[in-house]
Amino acid sequence: MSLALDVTRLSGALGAEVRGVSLGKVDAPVAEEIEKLLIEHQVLFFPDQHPTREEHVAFGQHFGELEGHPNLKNPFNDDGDEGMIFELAASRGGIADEWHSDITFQDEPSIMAILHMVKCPELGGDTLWANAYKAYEELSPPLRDLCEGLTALHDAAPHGKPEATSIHPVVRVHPVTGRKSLFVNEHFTRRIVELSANESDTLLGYLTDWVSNPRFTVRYSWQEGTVAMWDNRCTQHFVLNDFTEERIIQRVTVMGDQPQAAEPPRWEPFVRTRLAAATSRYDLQLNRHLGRQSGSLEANRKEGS
Ligand SMILES: O=C(O)CCC(=O)C(=O)O
Repeated sequence: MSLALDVTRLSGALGAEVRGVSLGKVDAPVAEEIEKLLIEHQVLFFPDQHPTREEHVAFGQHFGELEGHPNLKNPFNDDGDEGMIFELAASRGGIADEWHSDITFQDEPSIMAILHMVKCPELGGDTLWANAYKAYEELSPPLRDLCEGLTALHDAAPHGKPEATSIHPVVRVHPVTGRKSLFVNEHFTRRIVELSANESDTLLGYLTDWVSNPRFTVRYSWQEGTVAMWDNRCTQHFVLNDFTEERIIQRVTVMGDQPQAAEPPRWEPFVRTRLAAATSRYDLQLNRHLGRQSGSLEANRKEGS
């Protein structure tokens, strides 16, 4: 079955509003159409949906296996949806007011998220999304070239778990479109692996700020019952913390893939070989991650031998 979906673009950079479908009654061919639209627009908004939790989960399952949030407590664990929905309530501190792609501290960050706006303030609490393809494509050629040869360490420090770390390419290639996008974010990315800590701070600061250039963004004003879905591989998002009333969202998350680089890292990790010094603390987290990684590589080698 094919639907005449009514699609309205919302900015020059990304995002479209979609009407003419009830997400609670989507079958596989319609889900396929929606996924194509998502690939094209990177973030979609479906007003007036009000899905039940079961419908929300069932819609998400069209796009892959779902995962609960690895770090944030799920209020619904015990009542039948198997922990697949998590909720952020502003009154409990759930305001994601730093630019991020979701759960990039994992080796396989989610590919997609589907959010139901359950309760929103009358005014304020908009969410912005940024097009990370454009953020990459509009860098100068030398900076694009440098970034393609780099990787970055991400951690779950915002969730109180700085020891949960993963390394990803700074520029990733989208598995469906083949396009390259900038894959570092303000919230979870700590360090460019191949640069010194000071150099990394400067470049990361520049890149994470650049992604949020208004030219690359769309800003959405919510109504209760709207559902948004975004492609986490090529976007970042940010909640505008300018409200005082309650704001509650529920999200399902489609499990991820390992971000692929355009090319292997061009340099070795920057690891100090001189004696430990006061400034060594800047390298501790990276060295710990690399130590764990080489430990598990060694264990795998032994297992395989
Ligand atoms: O509350 C929102 O609008 C976005 C929530 C968010 O940042 C997330 O689910 O990762």
